[in-house]
Amino acid sequence: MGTALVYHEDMTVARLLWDYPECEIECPERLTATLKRLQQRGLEQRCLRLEAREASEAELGLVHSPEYVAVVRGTQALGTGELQALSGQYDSVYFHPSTFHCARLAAGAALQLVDAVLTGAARNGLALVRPPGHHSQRTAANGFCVFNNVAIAAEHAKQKHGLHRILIVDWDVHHGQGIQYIFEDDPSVLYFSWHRYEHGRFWPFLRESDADEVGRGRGHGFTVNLPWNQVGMGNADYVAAFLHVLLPLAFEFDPELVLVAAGFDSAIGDPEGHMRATPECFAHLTQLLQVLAGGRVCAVLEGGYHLESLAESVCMMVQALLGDPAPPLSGTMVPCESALESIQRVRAAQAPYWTSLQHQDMGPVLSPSACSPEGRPLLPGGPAYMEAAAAEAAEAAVALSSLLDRLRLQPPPPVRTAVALTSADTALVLPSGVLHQEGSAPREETEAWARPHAALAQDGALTALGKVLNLVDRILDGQVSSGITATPALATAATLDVAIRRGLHLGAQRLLCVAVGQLERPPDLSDDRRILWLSIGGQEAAAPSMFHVSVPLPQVTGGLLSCVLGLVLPLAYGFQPHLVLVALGPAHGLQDTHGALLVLMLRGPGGGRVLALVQESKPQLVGALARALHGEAAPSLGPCSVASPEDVQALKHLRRQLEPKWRMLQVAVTRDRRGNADLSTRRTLPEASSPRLPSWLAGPRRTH
Ligand code: X5A
Ligand code: ZN
Repeated sequence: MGTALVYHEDMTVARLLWDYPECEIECPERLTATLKRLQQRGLEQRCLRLEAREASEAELGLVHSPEYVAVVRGTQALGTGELQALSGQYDSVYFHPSTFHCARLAAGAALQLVDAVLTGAARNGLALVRPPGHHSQRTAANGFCVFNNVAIAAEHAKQKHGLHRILIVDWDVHHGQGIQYIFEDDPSVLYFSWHRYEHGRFWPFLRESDADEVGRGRGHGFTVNLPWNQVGMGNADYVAAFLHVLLPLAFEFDPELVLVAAGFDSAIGDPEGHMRATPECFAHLTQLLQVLAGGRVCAVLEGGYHLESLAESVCMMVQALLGDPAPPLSGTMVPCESALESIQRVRAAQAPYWTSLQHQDMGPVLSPSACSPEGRPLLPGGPAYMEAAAAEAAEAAVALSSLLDRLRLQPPPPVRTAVALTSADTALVLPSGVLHQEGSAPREETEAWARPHAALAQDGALTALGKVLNLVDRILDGQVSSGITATPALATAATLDVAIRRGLHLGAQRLLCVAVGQLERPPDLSDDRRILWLSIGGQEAAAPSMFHVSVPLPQVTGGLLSCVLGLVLPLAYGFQPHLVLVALGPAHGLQDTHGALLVLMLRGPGGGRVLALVQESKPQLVGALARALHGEAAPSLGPCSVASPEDVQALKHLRRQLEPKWRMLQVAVTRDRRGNADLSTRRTLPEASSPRLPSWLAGPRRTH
C-alpha cells in the first residue's frame, strides 16, 4: 500500500486566451513545473501512478446543477470572444475550449484518488489537477474554479462508499466558500478553512468567511473558519492553528477520511497569499493529518502560483505522504499576535459545539474594533502598499532560495526506522523495511558509559546499552531517522540517563525528553537548559521550571489528546529539539495505541529524530511503535472520550504558568490592562553551534 499520484497531461491544455491580468497566474506551468520537480526528487517514481479519468455528468451532478453542467459543456464549441463574454459572467474565471474536458479530469482525478484509498489500493495520495475547485458552487464557476473537485469527492465517498464522517482541510490561502456553501447544513462533513481575510478586505470579500460562521441547521459546528487578518503568517502560526483549533476538533469528530483542499498559495513567495510559511511546513501539516482516519489522507491541488514555492511545497507534502521524516521547521516558533487573536476567536465561536474546547480559558473575546493599529492593513493600490509588497516579495525570494539550498544538503536518512531488541524479544516480527539494529558501541566504551550505574552492571543491560549508544550515534549522524530500543525493565532509567549524556556529548544542543512513568531527571543535569524534561505520570518536579514540566498521566483518550495537542507538541515545536527521547518507564500505564500516537506525533518537532526506549518483553508495544514510526499503520483511537475534569484542570494550570515562556502554548492574545498586546518575553534558548554536528543540524540562526 503506497501513495497514489493521480494526474493527466491533458490538464495542462487549458490556458488564458485573452488579456486578463487577474487570471494569468493560473497557468499550465503550475502542473508541469510541479511534476518535473517531483520527478527530479525521485518522488514521482515512488508513487503509484494513476492516470486521471473524466468524471461522469452524473458524478458532477452530485454537487452541481444540470443547467450549470450544460453551460460548461457548451463552452467546448465557443470562439474566444464568446468564451470571454461567458467568463465575464463569473468572478475571476476564464474558459478555454478544453476547460470542460480538463475540469472533468480534475474532478475525476479526485474521485479516482478517493476510490483508490477507500478500496485499499493506496494508503493515501495526491491528485495534481487544474482547474482548481474549492470556489466553485452549485451553479457557478468562481475564482479559477469550474467544478468543485473536493466537494464532489466527499459526496461520492458518502454515497458510493457509505462514509459518515469526512473531514475537509482547506489550507489554500483563499476561503473555499464553494465547499462551505455545499456542506454548510451537513453534519457528516466537517469543513475547516484558514484564509487571508484582513477583516473582509481580501477576495472574495465575504462576511461568511469570518470565524463566527459555524454552519447552518443540522450542520451547526461543522463549518470552521480561521480568518487571517494580517499577511505574513508563518510556520508557527500554521502549526498553532493545527494544534489548537483543527486537531482537537478533528479527533473529536473522528473522521473516516481526510480530504485536503491543498492550495499552496498559503506558502512563502506566493503573489496571492503574501504569507511566510516555508515548504517544509506542509510536510508537518501533512504528518499531523496522518494520525487521523487511519492515515486515509487524499489531497487535491487547489491554488499555488509561485512555481518554485508550489513545486517545493508539493514535494514536501508527497514526502510526508510517503512516510519520510519532515525536515525541521525554520524560523522562531512564536505565533504572532494577530494569529493568536484569530485562533482565540474561532475557538470561542466553536466552543459551544466541541467538548474539547470547553472548560478552557477563552479570555475576553475581542471585537474586530479592538484590533491593534499595526494590525490594520494598508490599502491595496496605494504607493505605500506597492512599496511594501515589492519589499516583501524580494525578502520572500531570498528566504526561499537560501532555504532550498539548505534542504538540498539534507537528504532523508537511508534508514527510516531501526529497532534494537534484547535477547528476550527476538521473536518479534517487524514490518518489512524496519532495520534490526545489531550494531553496538565497542564493549569498552559501553562499559565506561555504564560505570556510574549499578543497574547497568548485568550483562543483558550492558548489551542493550551498547545498541542504544550505537543507535543514538546513527540518529545524530543522519543514518537512521527514528529508533526503538528495548531495555531490561530495571535498566530503563539508567539507559535513558546515558542516552541523554551521549546525545549532549555528540553536540546535540537541544534535547527533548518525554519521560512517561516513574523516571527521574538526572539531578546533576537539573539546571541544564539544553534539556527540556517533560514528565508524564511521574513525580512532580521538586523545582518546576521552564525546562522541567510534569503533568499527570491522563486516564482516557480525550485527556491524552488534550495533553499531547495542548502541551506536549506546543512545547516540542517551541523547543525545536535536535533529538527527542521518549522513555516509557516503570508503571508508565500508557496503552499501546496511545504510546504509538505520542511517538508518532513527536517525529515532527525533532526533524524525525526520535528514539523510543521501552522495557523488553512488551512485543505488542514495540510492534505498535515500529509500525507507527515506519508509516505502516496509524494508531486508530476510535471515538474519543471526554477528558476528566482533573486532567483539564491540571493542564489549564500548567499552561497558564508556562505560556509566557513557551509561546506555542498560547491560544489567546496577551494584553495588559490598557488592552495593548503584550509583545515582551521573547524566549531565549541555547544556540546550536557544535562542531561535532553536521552543519545542517544546527538549523537556521535565530533572531531574537
Ligand atoms: C483556487 C484559487 C484564487 C482566485 C483569486 C481571484 N483561486 N482573485 O486559489
Ligand atoms: Zn487560493
